[in-house]
Amino acid sequence: MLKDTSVLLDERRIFKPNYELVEEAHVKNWEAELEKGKDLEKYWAEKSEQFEWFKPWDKVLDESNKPFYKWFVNGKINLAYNAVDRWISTDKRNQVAILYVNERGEEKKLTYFELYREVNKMANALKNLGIKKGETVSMYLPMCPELLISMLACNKIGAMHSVVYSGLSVGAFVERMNDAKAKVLITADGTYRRGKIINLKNIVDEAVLQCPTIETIVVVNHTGSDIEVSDLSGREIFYDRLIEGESDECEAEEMDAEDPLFILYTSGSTGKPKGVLHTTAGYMVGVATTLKYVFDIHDGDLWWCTADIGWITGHSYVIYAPLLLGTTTLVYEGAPDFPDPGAWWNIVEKYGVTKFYTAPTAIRHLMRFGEKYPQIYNLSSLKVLGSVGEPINPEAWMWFYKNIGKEKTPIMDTWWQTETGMHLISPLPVANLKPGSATLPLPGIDADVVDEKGNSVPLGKGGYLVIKKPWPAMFRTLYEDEERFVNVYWKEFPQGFYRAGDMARKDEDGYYWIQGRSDDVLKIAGHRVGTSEVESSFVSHSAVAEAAVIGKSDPIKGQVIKAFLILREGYELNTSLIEDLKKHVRYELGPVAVLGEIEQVDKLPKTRSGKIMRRILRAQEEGEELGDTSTLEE
Ligand code: 6R9
Repeated sequence: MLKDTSVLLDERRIFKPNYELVEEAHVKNWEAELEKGKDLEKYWAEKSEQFEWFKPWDKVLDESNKPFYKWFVNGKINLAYNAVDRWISTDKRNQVAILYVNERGEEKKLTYFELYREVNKMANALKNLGIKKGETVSMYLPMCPELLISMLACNKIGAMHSVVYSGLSVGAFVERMNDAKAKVLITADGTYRRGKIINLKNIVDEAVLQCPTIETIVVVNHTGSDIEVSDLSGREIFYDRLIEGESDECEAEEMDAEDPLFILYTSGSTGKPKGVLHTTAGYMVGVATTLKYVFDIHDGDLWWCTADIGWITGHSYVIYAPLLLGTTTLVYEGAPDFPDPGAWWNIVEKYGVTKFYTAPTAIRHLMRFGEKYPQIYNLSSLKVLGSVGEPINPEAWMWFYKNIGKEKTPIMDTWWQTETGMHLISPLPVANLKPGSATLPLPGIDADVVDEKGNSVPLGKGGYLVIKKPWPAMFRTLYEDEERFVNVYWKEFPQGFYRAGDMARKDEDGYYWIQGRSDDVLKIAGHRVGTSEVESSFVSHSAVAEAAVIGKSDPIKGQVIKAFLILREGYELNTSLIEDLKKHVRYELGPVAVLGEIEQVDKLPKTRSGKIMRRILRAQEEGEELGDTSTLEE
């Protein structure tokens, strides 16, 4: 990761805004907007006015019990009401809300009115299954309309959802499911990927044997595979059957601004996955405002964020922000390069996508196939591009800018996290851009780069990225683990700053250059993967006594896994064991855990208290200085 940094620091190119865009932009003067954002409470109070509240809030921000901040105190609101119902009485009623497209070229359109009815039917069905306000519904679904409908149905009745990415497999699924303790699971028969149908139901069948809380499993017959009603067990029901006959009217539950909205699991460097908990009103204000300003959303836009809904980018920017703004969101199911590497550009041309948001790993992957594919298509509908998930290297930035944006569409490099809920560091379309820099904290956000003590470091010097003041879409806790919430994020700096877990540097203009994680979290193809989860999946294999994994730089995926294993007596690391280990980890965690190399070792570097020092392994691997080894066992 750090190797990239030297390249970044030499990056001096500046790209001026496209003046045609600036003329119509919501924000025409970046500096003035940043200045306005300094009065944080006033700024966010103003942004809350875009919604219909059942009851207005009394106070913007309550800081009396840090770090348990509260936003829009005593306000009453409902997300689904604002994302869907609100538009039914406007001229958006018959506008497409969700444009579903898959790699087979099939499409399905749901207008706001159709979405309204579908959400209501599902909301009523969930109530009939006994789901009450405050309870959790789990979902393990591909990118299909039923996923968006089910999430909105939960919001409508005040239930939380916990979506598990459908690229995670049995082990990861079981852990997340049992932590959230849901009674209802919504899943599907399968998903389309690179010309094949991946069977999801098999994974679920196996996993739920270990999930005692699940009483009902709702199955979306998505790929039309041949499961019959008679194949379902007593606790399973088809989605279509479930909503059959349900009323398409359902009153929106009046939610307190701080009522829980959803849990989304993300990986840390130690222990089990963290159930990041977001609440209602602040999240709504944060995601809608950032999408509106960062991508300059107007009526008539066609928005496409390529992230899977199973990750925070999908939650915030495939479903919630675009619908809260009343825009059309394109939901794509499939691979970026199927049936050929022009697949995405074909969709941009066919539907006239205006704003396009993706990840550096996808750009690097598509770059490999050259300029030929983007040249086949007319991409002139595009106005703003975006990047998220990991630092974008200047080469990928330039390729994206030249070949997709045709040197007229700015690239919004947005830095944020599952925990932050919304973009925090990002340019606006009026900004001067530098390839590889996320530029400045957004208006209303107070960030900094500091040393161990929390003091600002001089420009040009690296340090820890912190957020100094609360922001509306911040997570409120880790599900049923307040202690971990406080310890992991808020303890490190005595000033009470939020510790992001990233290293960063500000250049002479104050622009931020994010340098990657300061902890042992991996970013594989933009997906967050915890070292400890990978290690425990290795150790659950009968051949492995101990395991340590690190991220190894990879030109396409950013990072892949390099594993160091101590094998049990009688085992030897031969090709068949390597294959078996790969299969095992894939079974436990899913395709997100991309294994680069496996190396057999006799010993692992540990501290005297027995903690694996992955830093040492990393330094050895990259041929760097070992650094401080005073805590090393021997
Ligand atoms: C949204 C998302 C968060 C981590 C974060 C950082 C990395 C995300 C980035 C970026 C550099 C960007 N990250 N966006 N690094 N530039 N524009 O990815 O959330 O999965 O929780 O990961 O991703 O390391 O700490 P999440």
